[in-house]
Amino acid sequence: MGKPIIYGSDGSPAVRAVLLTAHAIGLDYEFHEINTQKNEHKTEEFLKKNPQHTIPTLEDDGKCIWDSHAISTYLVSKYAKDDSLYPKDLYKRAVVDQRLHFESSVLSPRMFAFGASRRSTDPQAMENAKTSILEAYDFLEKFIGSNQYFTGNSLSVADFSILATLSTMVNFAPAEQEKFPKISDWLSRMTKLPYYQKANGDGLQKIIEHIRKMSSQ
Ligand SMILES: N[C@@H](CCC(=O)N[C@@H](CS)C(=O)NCC(=O)O)C(=O)O
Repeated sequence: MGKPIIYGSDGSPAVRAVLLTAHAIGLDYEFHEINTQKNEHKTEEFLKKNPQHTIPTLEDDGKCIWDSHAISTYLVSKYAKDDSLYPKDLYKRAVVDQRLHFESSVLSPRMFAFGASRRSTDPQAMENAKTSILEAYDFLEKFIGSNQYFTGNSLSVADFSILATLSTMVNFAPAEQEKFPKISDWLSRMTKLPYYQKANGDGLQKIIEHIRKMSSQ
């Protein structure tokens, strides 16, 4: 059996979420670069793996899975030495799942809506998008509560999913320390993970530079 293959580009927050999981569990994987700017996700070969043409896509033992949340939970269930990142306990697992769905259905769409609002002709669009982002930050602040991480006092795949997106968003819609002390503190602790730079920091830097370049054109 060959190594699992992660298809993607590390500028993508969803790809970085999976890379964080892969590094956290010490997965021996291959990374195949898919450049969406060059439409490499729309080739016949890639569409056979993932007809939805999204990155990340995982190929493991000849089978493909996509969506970062599904990939991360699969990788932990199959390859991690224990279940701490995605607990088998049903209640704990449901909490992790809720945070993953929050990232997928609230946080990430609001980030993309903010990006779209920058190109809108409606003068209110950006303000509205910012307000909905601040509401999402407020939810996150409450999710952490008195814990260290988003699902309790140990890391889970939900932290990785939220980290990849939030570390991108705060560059354009800051989560000020005074208003959001818990997520600010969490973010700064997450950047100290030994695999942070390789799994999230490098790709994040690339995408920030790319977005800044595009918006100055
Ligand atoms: N919810 C999906 C989002 C994946 C996604 O939309 N990825 C973007 C890059 S950030 C993509 O593949 N865009 C190209 C396309 O949809 O054709 C996940 O978590 O994997």
